[in-house]
Amino acid sequence: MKNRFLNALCCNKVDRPPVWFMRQAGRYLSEYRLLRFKSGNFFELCYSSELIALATLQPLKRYDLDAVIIFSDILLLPAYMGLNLKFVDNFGPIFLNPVRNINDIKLLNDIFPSKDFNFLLKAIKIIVYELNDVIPLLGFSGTPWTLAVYMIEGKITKNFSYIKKFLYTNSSVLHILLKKLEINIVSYLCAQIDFGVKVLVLFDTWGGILTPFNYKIFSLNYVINIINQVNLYKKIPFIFFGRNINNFIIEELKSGNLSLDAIGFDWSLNLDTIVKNIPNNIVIQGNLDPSVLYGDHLFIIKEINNIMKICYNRNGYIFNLGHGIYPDIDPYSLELIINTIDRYKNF
Ligand code: 1CP
Repeated sequence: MKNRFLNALCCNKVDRPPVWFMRQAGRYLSEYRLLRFKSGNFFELCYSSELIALATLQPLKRYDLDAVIIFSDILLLPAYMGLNLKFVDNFGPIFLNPVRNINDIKLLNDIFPSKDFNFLLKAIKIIVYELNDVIPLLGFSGTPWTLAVYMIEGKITKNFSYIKKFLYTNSSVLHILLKKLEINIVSYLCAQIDFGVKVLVLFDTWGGILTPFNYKIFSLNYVINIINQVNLYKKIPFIFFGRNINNFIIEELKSGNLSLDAIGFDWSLNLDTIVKNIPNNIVIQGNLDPSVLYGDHLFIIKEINNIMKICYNRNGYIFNLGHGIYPDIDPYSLELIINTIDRYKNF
């Protein structure tokens, strides 16, 4: 169905919930592994418009998805602000010169998206042309907090000691970094809109390491600022995804302090609890535990039916996992999910 995704994002009635998957382009697909092998390094793949377009569209060739997300990474933005980004095989991304003091922050550049991200914007143009308005392309960024975690830690660590030290001993300097990130994220997202993305996703993967009190001050306030500024430029739906912050977001929504278009939930809350606590005009996305895809077919179908019983007729529901797809799942399980959801068409 054309516009199933955008209609669901407006809380309009749709024939069945739309489906997309976080990390739907990635290592679980053999065709992605081939592309990745040919380009040598993950970030080499991220810098080529043609390869970005290929990787973005790969999952669509296999599955009847309702949206695609641009193939990129949240860490490219800090890289263009001046951090030296490397991808280490079997480990992940690292910054060789992490931010550790005010001087490091002063050295960070502001990005010029049309120059610095020309390769990405060109890819967006190619993909939008290929999609021919049938399904929307999603753009994205990390939140200032989540980007700051990577920029200060350098790599993902156990206790997040560097950023926590910043937080508790030098919070005013941390705010300088977060504000700088906010400004750059706004221009990054507005450029993505200019080139044709229809929806924006904000990933706050490391929001859950903050206390609820600090979450509001060091993450959520910046998220709201970004959404407000981008919406002033052009009104476009945002999907906000945070990990381990579900309860806090629900409390904030209930207190009337927060308004969001669409929220992606991880699996730490039951979907019926989420539905009961979220106003009808806010879109819910989620929240199947990605590990369910390790189960056998009957088990996966049962889990999808459990979700559908709660949400198949909620205007404003988007199916997704509670976090990204793991690289070692059977790609067929995604087809199974989509087929199972498809049975709810006009149910
Ligand atoms: O080939 C490889 O081994 C690279 C694996 C990979 C991929 C496919 C990384 C490294 N990034 C990506 C692409 C990516 N990253 C996309 C587009 C693909 C899609 O979703 O279809 C997106 C939206 C992201 C966003 C991203 N990168 C986030 C936020 C969402 C989330 O998953 O929480 C985060 C935290 C990253 C950092 C990152 N990039 C890559 C890895 C392995 C990580 C996580 C490292 C860690 O902190 O543990």
